[in-house]
Amino acid sequence: MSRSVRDRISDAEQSAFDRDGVICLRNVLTMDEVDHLRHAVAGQMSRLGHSPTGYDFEALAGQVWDQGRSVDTGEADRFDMQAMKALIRSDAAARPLLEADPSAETGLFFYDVAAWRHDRGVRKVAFDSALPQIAASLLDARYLNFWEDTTFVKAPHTRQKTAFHQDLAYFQIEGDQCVIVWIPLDAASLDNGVTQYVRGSHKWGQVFAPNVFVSQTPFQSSPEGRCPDIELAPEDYDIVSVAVEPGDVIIHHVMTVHGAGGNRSDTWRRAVSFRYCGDQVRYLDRKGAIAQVGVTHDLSDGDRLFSADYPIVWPKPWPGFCLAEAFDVLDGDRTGKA
Ligand SMILES: O=C(O)CCC(=O)C(=O)O
Repeated sequence: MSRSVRDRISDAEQSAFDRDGVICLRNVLTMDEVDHLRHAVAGQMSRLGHSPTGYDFEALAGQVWDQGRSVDTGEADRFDMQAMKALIRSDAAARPLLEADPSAETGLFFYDVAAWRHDRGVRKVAFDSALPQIAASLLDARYLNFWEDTTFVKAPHTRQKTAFHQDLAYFQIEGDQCVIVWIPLDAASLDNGVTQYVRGSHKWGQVFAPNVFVSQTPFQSSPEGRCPDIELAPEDYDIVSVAVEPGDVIIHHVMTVHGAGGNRSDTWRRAVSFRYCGDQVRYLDRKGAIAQVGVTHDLSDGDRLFSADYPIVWPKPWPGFCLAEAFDVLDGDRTGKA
C-alpha cells in the first residue's frame, strides 16, 4: 500500500534524515506514478542524439579518455563537452571511474533534465504525489518550490560510475533548505548502481564545486573547493546504500555527498531525481552552477523563488487540487496522457 499524501514523516524518520542526511522511504509512489515517469524517460531516451539536453555519459567518457577521438554529443548542446574533455585531461588527479565488468556488452549512461516542462505525467508526480508534503515536512518548510527534475539511466553493463559529488553548487540557490528525491523506476541495488551516500556529510560544513559527472574534476568556473576523492579510499568514509524497489524513494539533503557505481548486472537501472527547495531558499546566480533549461524568470540574487519556473507545490490551496494540470496551458502539453 502506498503512503498516503496525508501521512507525515515520523519522528524516527525525521531524526534519521537530520542525522544522516539521507533517508529511504518505502512505498511512497503508486505504480501509476512510477509508470508516468517510465513513460517520460522512454520519451527522453527516444530523442537521444536529437535533443539539446540528452547525453550518454558512458559514450562521452570513452571519448574523453581516448585522446585521439573527438567528442560527439549529437545535437545536445547544453555542455561544451570538448572543453570538458580538455579540462579533465589537464587534471592530474582525474582517471576513468569505471566499474569492472567482463561482459562484452556496451552500456549507456543516459542523462537528461526538465521533463516536467513538457510532460504532464512528470508534473503529476513532482507536484501532486505524496512527495511535496514529505519534502516540506523533512525540511520544515512553510512552502515548497519544485526546482527541477533530472533523469539518470544506466543500461545493463554500464561501466561508468557517477562520480561522488554534492549538489548545492550545481544549483542557483542560496541556503541549504533543499532535498533531492531519487526515484528508482526499476529495482536497484549495488549490482546495478543504486546511489550511495556519505552518511553525515551534509554536516561537514563545506560546499564543494560541481564535478564533470564522469570524473571528480571540478568545474573551473566554480570558486568552491574540490570534493574529496571518495572513490580513491571508500573505506575511509561511512558510505551507505540500500536496495530499493519501484515505489520507494531515497531522499538526500542538498549538502550530502553521494555517487553511484556502474551497472554490472543484466537489468536496467532507470531513475529520476526531483529537487525541492523550502521557503528559506533564495535565488543566487551562483558562479559555476549549471545553467538551467528553459527558465524565463528575471530573479535577482536574494529573491524568493517566486516564478513559474519554480512552481509552489506545497501547501495545496485545497485538498485534491491538481497543480500539474494548471501548467498544461504554459507549455502546450494537452496530450492528456496522464
Ligand atoms: O543516479 C545517479 O547515478 C546519480 C543521481 C544523483 O546524483 C542525484 O540524484 O543527485
